Amino acid sequence: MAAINPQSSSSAGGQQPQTLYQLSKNGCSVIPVITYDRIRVKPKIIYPRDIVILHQTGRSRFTPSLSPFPLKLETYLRFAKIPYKSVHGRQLSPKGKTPWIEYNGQTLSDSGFIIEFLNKEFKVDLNTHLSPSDIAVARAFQKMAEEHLYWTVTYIRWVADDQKRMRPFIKSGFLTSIILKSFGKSAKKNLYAQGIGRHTEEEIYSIADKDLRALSTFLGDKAFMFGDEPSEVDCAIFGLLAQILWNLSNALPEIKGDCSNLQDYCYRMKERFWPDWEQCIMGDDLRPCTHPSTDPTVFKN
Ligand SMILES: N[C@@H](CCC(=O)N[C@@H](CS)C(=O)NCC(=O)O)C(=O)O
Repeated sequence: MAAINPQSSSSAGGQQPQTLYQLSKNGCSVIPVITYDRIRVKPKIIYPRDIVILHQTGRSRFTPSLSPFPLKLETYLRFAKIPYKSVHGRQLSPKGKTPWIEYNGQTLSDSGFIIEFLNKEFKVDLNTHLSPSDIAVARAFQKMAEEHLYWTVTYIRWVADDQKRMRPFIKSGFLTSIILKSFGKSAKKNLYAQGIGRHTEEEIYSIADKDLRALSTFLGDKAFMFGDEPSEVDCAIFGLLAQILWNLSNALPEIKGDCSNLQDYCYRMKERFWPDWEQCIMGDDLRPCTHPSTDPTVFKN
């Protein structure tokens, strides 16, 4: 996207980012490749100034990210036309989540706080066509998606059906089942703590169905959540719906059936903000991506 100015700057200060080891620490024991990652001496990476360094996990088979939040944030960066560079890796934010950013020496975590920060820093307002009441409704829908529907997706992905819905998205290999088991164990624990994990499978699917129907009803025949033009909330809604449409092995078929306006919406968002989508996904044979934003060597000294 944006031109890269290879001037030097410091990398992040403050709290230390975590590795994916932390992500699975509540699951089974340490995975060797990740242990190696923790002890190896990494070359210092010099990031250019005035460009957002978007840290996220790797690209995925059918979407640029297998996680809703990095997809939300990257869609926002494109929408807001903020210069950024994606760095794909196992490092998590100091809060132990993906995505996170570095910007002119500052480290920021959480897609919501990051967007607030960038709106101020770059004087961006993607909601100029929304009334205060629209903004309140947008927040309610966003939180329903991110704090409620999201957890049903987490359940379907990592816990239900012995994770069979995840298998097509992960290269099978020596460590695959260990990693899946570990993620499953940690997801179960989080789902129980959040509350959704205490429901039966049938109840969890019915929650997902009701949330999808609410989104579908509100969207109606509008192009975007609040009319003919997209607004900030569309980044978050798209980030999650894209997972349901492309990365859930048809577990919630209503997105293509009764709620097919949500499917059309995903294609519309993809067309609008991801003209290079095909180069940002791995494709059927899980080949490496061809997009320059996936080149990890760009900033190495
Ligand atoms: N509120 C955070 C949520 C981020 C989030 O939950 N990311 C998930 C991936 S979808 C994650 O990193 N999970 C790791 C974990 O919970 O240990 C945001 O908006 O960035």
